[in-house]
Amino acid sequence: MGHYRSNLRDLEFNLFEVLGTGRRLGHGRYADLDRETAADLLGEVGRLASGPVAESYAGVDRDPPVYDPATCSVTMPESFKRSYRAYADAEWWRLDLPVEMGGTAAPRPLWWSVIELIQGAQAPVYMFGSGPGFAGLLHRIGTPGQRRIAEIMLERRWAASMVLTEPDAGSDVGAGTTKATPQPDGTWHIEGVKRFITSGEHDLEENIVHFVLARPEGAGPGTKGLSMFIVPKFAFDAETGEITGRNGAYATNVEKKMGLKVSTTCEMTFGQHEPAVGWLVGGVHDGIAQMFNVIESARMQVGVKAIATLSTGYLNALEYARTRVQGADLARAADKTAPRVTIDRHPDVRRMLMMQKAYAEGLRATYLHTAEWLEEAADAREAGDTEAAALAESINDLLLPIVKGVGSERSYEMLTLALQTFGGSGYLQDYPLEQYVRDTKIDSLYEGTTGIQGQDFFFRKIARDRGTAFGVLTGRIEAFLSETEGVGRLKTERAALAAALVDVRAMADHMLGWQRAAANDPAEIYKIGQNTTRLLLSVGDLVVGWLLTRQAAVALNALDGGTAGTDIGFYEGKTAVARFFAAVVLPEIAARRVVLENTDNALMTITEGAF
Ligand code: ST9
Ligand code: FAD
Repeated sequence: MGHYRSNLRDLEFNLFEVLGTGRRLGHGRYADLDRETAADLLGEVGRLASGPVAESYAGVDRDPPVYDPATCSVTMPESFKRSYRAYADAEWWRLDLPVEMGGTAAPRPLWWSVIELIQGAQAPVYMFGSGPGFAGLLHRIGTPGQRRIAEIMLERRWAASMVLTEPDAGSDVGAGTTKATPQPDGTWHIEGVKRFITSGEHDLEENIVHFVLARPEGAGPGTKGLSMFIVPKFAFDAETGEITGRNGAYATNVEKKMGLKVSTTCEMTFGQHEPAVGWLVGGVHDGIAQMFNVIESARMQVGVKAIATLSTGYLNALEYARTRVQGADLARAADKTAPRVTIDRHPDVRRMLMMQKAYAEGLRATYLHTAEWLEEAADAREAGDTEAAALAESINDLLLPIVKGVGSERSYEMLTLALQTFGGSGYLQDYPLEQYVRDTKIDSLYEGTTGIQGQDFFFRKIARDRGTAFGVLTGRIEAFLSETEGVGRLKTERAALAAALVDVRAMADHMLGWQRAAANDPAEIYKIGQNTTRLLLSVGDLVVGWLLTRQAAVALNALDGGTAGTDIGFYEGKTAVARFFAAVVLPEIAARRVVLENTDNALMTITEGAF
């Protein structure tokens, strides 16, 4: 049996019992997709993921891609090529493609469910396979000529990469110095060295189109002076797509990493020995905004990757805990003749398992809820309500740093608990946990570190938005509390949630107060900087607590309605995990509020030598 344990039942529960995705299917914008087909589709993707996609997972970690510095090329492991082809040829990526490009319209929560399954099995398969998504974007924002290039990318299945980072421009993308020089024929020559470029080089497809941020000669400083160019690995005929020669975009190194070894992380050198010819995307100098289309999608992808790995990590740990026999029941520990029990009977192991389950299922609910706001935006647009559509999109924006930042931090933390559940065996390569831990650490680093997510969350998504989206989100939680007022069986959960809501609102208000005070005393901003990650993680816990409790309410109804068979355990699990999270995690937010409100700037005055 392979390493991957999917949780199809929970995906279906989220989609069809909580979000009501089924009501959108079979008519309107999803007329071609009915509920039965959607459920079958998940089953099929689940089989693809657990089978051929997952098959090469451990092998490619031990036997990663080979870089040849003489030719600046990479040979991918054959086993990975098979996993990649299985995904690419199944063409599920059409669910993410505009219909006018041959895509199949599908609700966003369904699409991200598909991507959870693929990424849980082997995330780089999706990462290397994201060329169609880039082609879709180019089709949307490119010039008419570039729309043809987008079609070629799709017809010939070309791969793509996103190219922002430089040795001295990581979080600070605006410090980039890669230069773009206009040519008489309308193309541009790109010159510079980029670092850490995922999928920058490989031999999975005929060509790779790099989406590169570079600064045109004479453009201003910072991110606003950057433009986005498409720079292919191989030059081609822009009408037919026939390859005509090598372009000057080379992988001059491939990094050796802690994990995710099959994902090639490349140093890319543009225009060193021969020109790296590129096209200005859309013919306009609006690079950072254009690139944020990719970044937003990639931040969601990274969050879902982490959560997918946590879910399979938890299910592996659960399986192990149910069979590993060690020690007696704690209540009979003094009796040396007492029967030995499986470790899932020990309170401390149960604590670890429930924590994993809470975050795996709560964060899954969070990314699906985030995707659902784009459906609400589409509903509003169809109804001609552009204001409501913009608001729904801004709530999706607000939640992205939670999916990415909280998803990656908590998943990594919980995966170490999953490994711990295995005892010493978890440290061995006999089980997938040590690889899961290594492969997931990257998720809190790339696509904007957690520090950057926290700042994005507070400064852009709350303060700059004047709290509008945040107000709607917290208003939804308040409305849920009112709707469930009479549900006695959720009394504990509701009380903990109500208290957490008050605390989180107070934390955000306090930070907004510091921001106002910073107008007179700039040092006040440091108090915000000390707390942006704390706020992000606290709002993440609030959202997880809310969504777990909402699921518990649905589960109680199902149990009351006379559910039978294995579903009884499933629904009881939903009520148990909501109760656990409310009792064990949500109360911690009160302490974080105290820490936040007591913040002074002592940290900022500690002398260098004192660190
Ligand atoms: C990386 C890749 O790490 C890792 C894995 C790759 C895997 C690839 C797999 C493919 C995934 C799927 C892709 C599918 C294909 C595409 C489909 C598309 C549909 N939201 O605050 P300011 C913009 S890559 C939106 O002043 P600074 C906005 O235009 C490397 N836009 O920033 C804004 O202007 P305005 C990742 C935002 O101080 C402008 O930026 N690297 C947002 O100049 C300036 O804003 C990073 O992520 C936002 N949240 O620069 C860098 N924020 O204000 C992390 C900004 O007028 N660093 N804009 O609207 C940061 O994010 C920094 O905060 C900074 C700061 C660079 C933005
Ligand atoms: P730094 O920016 O130096 O950050 C170091 C530390 O300082 C972090 O903890 C950070 O949070 C903190 N910090 C930095 N600035 C601030 C600030 N203003 N306020 C508070 N804290 C701050 N890039 C691409 O363009 N394309 C890719 O495909 C790609 N793939 C990658 C794959 C891998 C495996 C890796 C490791 C990186 C990849 N990256 C890619 C780059 C990645 O996005 C950057 O590593 C990331 O944005 C952080 O930049 P940095 O590593 O330079 O860290």
